Amino acid sequence: MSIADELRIQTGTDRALAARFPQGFLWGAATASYQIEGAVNEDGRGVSIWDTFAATPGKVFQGDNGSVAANHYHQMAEDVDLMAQLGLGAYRFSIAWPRIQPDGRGAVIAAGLDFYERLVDTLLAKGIQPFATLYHWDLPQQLEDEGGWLKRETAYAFADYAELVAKRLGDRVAGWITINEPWCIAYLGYGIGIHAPGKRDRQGCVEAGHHVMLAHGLALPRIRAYVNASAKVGITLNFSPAYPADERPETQRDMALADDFGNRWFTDPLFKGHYPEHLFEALGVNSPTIEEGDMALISAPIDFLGVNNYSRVVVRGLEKPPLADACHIVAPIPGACYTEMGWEIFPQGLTDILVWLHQEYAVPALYVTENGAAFVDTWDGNGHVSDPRRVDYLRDHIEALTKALEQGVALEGYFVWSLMDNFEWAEGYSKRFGVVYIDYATQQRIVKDSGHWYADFIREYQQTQMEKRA
Ligand code: IFM
Repeated sequence: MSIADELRIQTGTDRALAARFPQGFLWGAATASYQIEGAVNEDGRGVSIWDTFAATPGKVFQGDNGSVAANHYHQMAEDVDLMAQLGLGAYRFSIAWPRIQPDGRGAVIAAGLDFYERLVDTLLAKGIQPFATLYHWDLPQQLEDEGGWLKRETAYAFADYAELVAKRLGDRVAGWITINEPWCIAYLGYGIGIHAPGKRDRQGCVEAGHHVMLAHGLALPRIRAYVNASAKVGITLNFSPAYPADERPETQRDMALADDFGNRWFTDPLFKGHYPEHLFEALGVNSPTIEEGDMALISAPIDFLGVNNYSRVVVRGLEKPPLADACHIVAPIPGACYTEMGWEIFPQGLTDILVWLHQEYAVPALYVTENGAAFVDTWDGNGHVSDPRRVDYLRDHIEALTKALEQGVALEGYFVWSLMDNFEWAEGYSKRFGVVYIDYATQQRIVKDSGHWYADFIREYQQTQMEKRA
């Protein structure tokens, strides 16, 4: 049976749900360079902090690393074919800075830019809109050796890099995302050290967070100078909406901390031009060093905000005020269901975070740039991967989007995380998020039932749109 025939298999589409989305809504899938590309030593690519971190014993599950990953660097054309067969309208990928500038500044590797140009052109030839993320965590190691995100200089180097990519691809890329998830970069990478570069420094964490935001602000005008008029430029943040476990005043107090830390840390500077008033005190640190003009750069208008959401937090107040990142998070929650990451499945959280962003900041346009789930998936060796829990997860979260749309949220698209199974950072290959299964031994791609479901859903959406127009 051909893949096209396979994709026609009905796995439970929901036409009525599809019909609730407006015209022009983008249905996509997302990945990131280090998680899928492999080929880390090819065509002049420099070393990234994730190569180094993964090579450090004990940092990544079973010593896994991204050196081969899903071999996308070599199977790109096949992967774009697969996207076209799924009917994707957009594909969000990231550009590996060390493939473009091995040392993070200076010399540019032509083969690196050529690879992403080929990817963009292959996508466009299939009618798929490219959404490029400029930084999804693979910092050139050389820059880290000079202090990484702890240093302002890294922000300036990023802006130079962003400009040279925009110069080359600005006439073709539909959506530009400067940075993916500053919270993870700052807190997981420099605060608690469970991600590269593995630093544990509370003050460094907020300095890194500020420099990442500065990098975004410095890059914005440099990108805009080269992109075509219809291109959109934004940033992607991760969100964990906070809910109270009870009504005690301590819980209300700790809820505010959890919200400042988990959500407002980067939205307030972006949209209000300042960090949350009590955040740094609540983290037990000083404010990061902010130079004159920084906040104006950071809060310059963006065309859209990318929202990554997987779950929520439920907070139970402590007797004494905790540090913001040590709020008492309730888990397990009685009756709740969890993914393999241990994240609670809570679709309402996605509605709530979108509505909150709309009401609190009047964000001009929103895309869900990541949403999805890791489950244990097994390939039957014969073309079939049954993942009914992921189908349910996707359907329920897509339904959650309609509730946000009904409340006036300017939501323009949804990208499932992830197109394919990949290197899940410190969890290595132990967690599978894809709607396409990767058999790592053979690098065979097998569309999971969730991929078939998503393809059917997109087709239903297109048909309902045609009917509305007729
Ligand atoms: O795999 C990651 C991705 O790189 C960033 N957002 C969360 C995903 C799942 O953990």
